[in-house]
Amino acid sequence: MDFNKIIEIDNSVVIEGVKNFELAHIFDCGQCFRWNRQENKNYIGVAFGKVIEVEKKGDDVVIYNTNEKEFNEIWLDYFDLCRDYSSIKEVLKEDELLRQSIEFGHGIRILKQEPFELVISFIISANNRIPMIKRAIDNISRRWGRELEYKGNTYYAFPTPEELAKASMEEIEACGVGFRAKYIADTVEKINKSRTEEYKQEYDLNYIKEQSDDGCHEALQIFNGIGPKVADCIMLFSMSKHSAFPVDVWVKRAMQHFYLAPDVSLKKIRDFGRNKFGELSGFAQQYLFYYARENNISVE
Ligand code: 8HG
Repeated sequence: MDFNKIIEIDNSVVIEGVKNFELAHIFDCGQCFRWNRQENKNYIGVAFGKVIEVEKKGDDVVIYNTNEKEFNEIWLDYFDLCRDYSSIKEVLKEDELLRQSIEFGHGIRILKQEPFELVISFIISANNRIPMIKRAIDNISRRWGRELEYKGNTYYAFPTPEELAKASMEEIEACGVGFRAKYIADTVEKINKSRTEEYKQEYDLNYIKEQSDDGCHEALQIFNGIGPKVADCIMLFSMSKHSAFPVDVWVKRAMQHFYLAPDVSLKKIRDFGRNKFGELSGFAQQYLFYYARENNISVE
């Protein structure tokens, strides 16, 4: 467990004695798209239909606009606070080559986000850049998500499958998702069908989440727009499948930089990473992604 105790004060929760928790590392390491840094360095974000603000104060973390009950039901899990990241880092640091990336992103935690939101978000992420992905997700939430108020500003929850079913493909495209609109429309339709007897298992994200890591990786690829990389991101960031090893251009460069010959396939890099890091592959991947992207590493 990576904290000592929590105290509820005036619509906020103070988490005392927090370890392995840096706001920038968590929110800017590529795993989430709905968090924004404020001028005072706090982050405001929307998750699970709520808007919260997070502040780091020495060894404490304060979550504003919440209470103890909500913390126990949502945020404890969302921030993965019951996991001991020191022991994960200790094991991974036995690999000298990974040490530098871990030291750089020492406060990363893998968030447990909502599967439906992540399915749509990572379909949008394919061949896309993070600022564009964020903008498209924000447009979709503004258009079909529920309104939330915080400190006089309006925020928007990510729409539910039912809410998003009201959107036509053209309307989704107008949110800035490009050619991925048809994949999103098709995936929303399939996920809504998972409530029928016929498609109960095939398209049900909760069912898919219950499968083994490899089963889950395979099952997610039934949806159009989800290939191996996107499936790895969804299962790692919303289904607690930590043997996932998403290989995008940054992880590819990092793996080439630290470990491999330059001309290997994405599949080979994935297999190599998973063999090397096993059950901790997803964590290793996140330190590498953050290090490579923030330092703009390139491979000759
Ligand atoms: O956290 C991420 N890990 C990996 N491996 N890839 C990611 C993450 N986040 C993210 O957006 N991507 C992908 O990288 C999606 C997109 O192809 C590209 C954006 O830089």
